Amino acid sequence: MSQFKFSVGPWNVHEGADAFGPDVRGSIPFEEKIKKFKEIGMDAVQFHDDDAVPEMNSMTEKQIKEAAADVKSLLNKYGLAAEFVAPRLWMDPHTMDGGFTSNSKEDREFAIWRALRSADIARQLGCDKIVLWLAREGTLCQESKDPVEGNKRLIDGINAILNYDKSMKVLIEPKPNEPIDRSFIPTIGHVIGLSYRTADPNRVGGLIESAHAILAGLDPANEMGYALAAGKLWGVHLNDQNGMKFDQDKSFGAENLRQAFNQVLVLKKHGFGNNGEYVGLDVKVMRTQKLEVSYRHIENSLSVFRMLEKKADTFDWAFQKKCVAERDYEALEHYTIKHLLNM
Ligand code: GLO
Ligand code: MG
Repeated sequence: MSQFKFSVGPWNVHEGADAFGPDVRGSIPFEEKIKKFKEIGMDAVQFHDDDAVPEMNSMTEKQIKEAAADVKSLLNKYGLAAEFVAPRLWMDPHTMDGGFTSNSKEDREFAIWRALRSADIARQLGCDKIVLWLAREGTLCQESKDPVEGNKRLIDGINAILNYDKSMKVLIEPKPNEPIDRSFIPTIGHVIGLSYRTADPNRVGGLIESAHAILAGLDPANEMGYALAAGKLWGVHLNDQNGMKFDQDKSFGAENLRQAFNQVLVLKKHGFGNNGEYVGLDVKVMRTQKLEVSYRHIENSLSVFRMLEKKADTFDWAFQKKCVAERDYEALEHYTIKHLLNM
């Protein structure tokens, strides 16, 4: 029996636009997506604030809460939980130069307003996690922002959430670049360091996305291990990535099966999920895929995860120990490859 529960976000099923071309598929209504997520085997849905409450900028705080309560009823109807709410601090014109670290005071205040509304929405959805993907918290022009000031402003933003709702945890999802050129918080090490400078370090942790670690030139399993060792791995975004280029969000394991295996291994071995954490997917369907089969990447990611879980269960630890004792890592490496290939 798997120890894991799974989640995915509505943005993972999309119309296929990329930086160089427009939509290529029709839109699928929100309710249809969540119905399908349940059928595929998901346990929870990941939300941006405006996935739950579109047009929230023009609504009162009361209206936002009421709209979020309706979404909760919809989730109940399909037997799904909400995993987290992430303020979308990168789409709005107010966040052009960043959210918490924008050079504009008015825009920083907007970012905090949105973050606090995310906490309100999370409460209505029955979840206690706010994810901060710090999309534009950094620079396009390095001389435009002071990095020390940027760090302080990030802490101010996080503290605003922590002080506003004492039941919320803040999970920072680091990424080294894109859409920004240079991020202030590029890795999980930065996240964990920053967490100890906030008002309540016990409520600040991390969410690691495989592709973001690879984009930083790092190994996702080791990044996860680092956060697990600190007791701060509260979410993951599994996917895959072919080298250091734009963020691809490929299906989990589609590029590097051994690297994917090692992520499953570290999560399984160290009890990820025992405190209710979800194995989140953040995968994007290929632009070429037809509408009728535009959930394939989610199904495939789940299928690969489950196959790799079996591989983790049947991994021969006695042989591993023997190889380690003999310092014969060539033998261990070859065994791992054969194991993954069923040979
Ligand atoms: C993009 C991020 C993004 C976040 C999501 C939740 O690179 O991975 O998909 O995970 O917006 O905050
Ligand atoms: Mg992500």
